Amino acid sequence: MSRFDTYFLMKTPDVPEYVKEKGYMPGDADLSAKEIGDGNLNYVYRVVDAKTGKSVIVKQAGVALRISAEMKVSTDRNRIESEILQIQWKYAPGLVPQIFGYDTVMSACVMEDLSDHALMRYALMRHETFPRFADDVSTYMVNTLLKTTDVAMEHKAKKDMVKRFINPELCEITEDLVLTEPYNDCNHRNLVFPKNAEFVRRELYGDEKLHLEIAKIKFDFMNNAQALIHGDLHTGSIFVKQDSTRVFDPEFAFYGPMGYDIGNIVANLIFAYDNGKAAGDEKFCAWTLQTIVETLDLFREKFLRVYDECVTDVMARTPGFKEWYLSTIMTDTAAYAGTELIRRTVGMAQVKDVTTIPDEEKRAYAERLNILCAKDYIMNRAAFQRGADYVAAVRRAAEAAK
Ligand code: SR1
Ligand code: MG
Repeated sequence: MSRFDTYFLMKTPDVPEYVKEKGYMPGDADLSAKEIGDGNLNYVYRVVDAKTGKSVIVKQAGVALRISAEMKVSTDRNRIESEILQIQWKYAPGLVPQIFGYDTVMSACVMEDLSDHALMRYALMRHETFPRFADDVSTYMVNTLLKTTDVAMEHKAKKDMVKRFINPELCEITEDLVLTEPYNDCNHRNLVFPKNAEFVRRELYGDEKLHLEIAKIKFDFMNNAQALIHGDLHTGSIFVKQDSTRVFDPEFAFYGPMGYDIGNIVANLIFAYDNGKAAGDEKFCAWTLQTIVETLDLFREKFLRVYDECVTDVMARTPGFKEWYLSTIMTDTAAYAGTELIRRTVGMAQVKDVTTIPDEEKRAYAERLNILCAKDYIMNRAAFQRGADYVAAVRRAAEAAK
């Protein structure tokens, strides 16, 4: 019998014993653990052996979420995350962390320590730039997304994947926090910056044409089982260094629209732009916009090439289909870039890039920019096909938000 035979939420001192007992480190290792989690949901520990310098990460799911004790979500999310990272390692080797093992009893997984990387959100808040990012993230998205669709997979095998990765509780969080509450505050959990209260009432709560488009987008999110998406691809789910990019934390993954992942990248680069703008760092802002352009245009280019290499469905080979399919993905990308921009600006889960802008006027300006750019993306989504289209909307919003 072991005390790890029954689930309990570990505290830091439990973790070294857990790592030894499960055989990830030798019995004579001199281990110390530190909680390093920064997300809204889970507990993450770094465990280091002082004798050898070897280290691993242990991630455990709690029954209640860190962001709110009232929100309870199945600890099965940790299983989903571990299995998906193993699938993604196959499709995008070197672009996700390596998983060493997963424990269904403790809802904990043990993975590669990437402490030599920085969490991308914090690095961007320091206005650091990453020359490999656009190339790496576009490769990650093309390979993990396109290769899990009906275009590439045998259709019964794909349907098995849809079943295996059904993720109703985490999807419900997105359906509520991203695709409902920002437009009506129906659960009274929105966090509206007081200086923009009237602006939010008019532009979000009072805009019925916008509500109709959001309703369409929400039902697309719930019903378009297109690809195995990450489901929460923001810059807090990415580790970076100058020569490496690793995407982690896919616990919101399920079969959904590819544009959700791509749109999240666009929106989170705009949050970095907001932060740079407030600090007057024009060089950094130019990098964020150029990175949006490169990420989207490289995604397009690689998508069209990889499509030909991996297409198996006979009808999907019909001339003109892949270009049409890509155009629907870019349209969805604009829609979900818009919903991410809005929900992180007025919803319950916000981003530090914007909330830490010290000057209240500058923060209010950034938030208006996000909302105006988002509405452009959502209301005119079919017009956003190339990187330059997306950046032109940021520039328009930057003028209109003044
Ligand atoms: C209740 S969880 C809040 C947010 O944190 C996660 O990272 C997701 O983005 C979710 O919407
Ligand atoms: Mg997360």
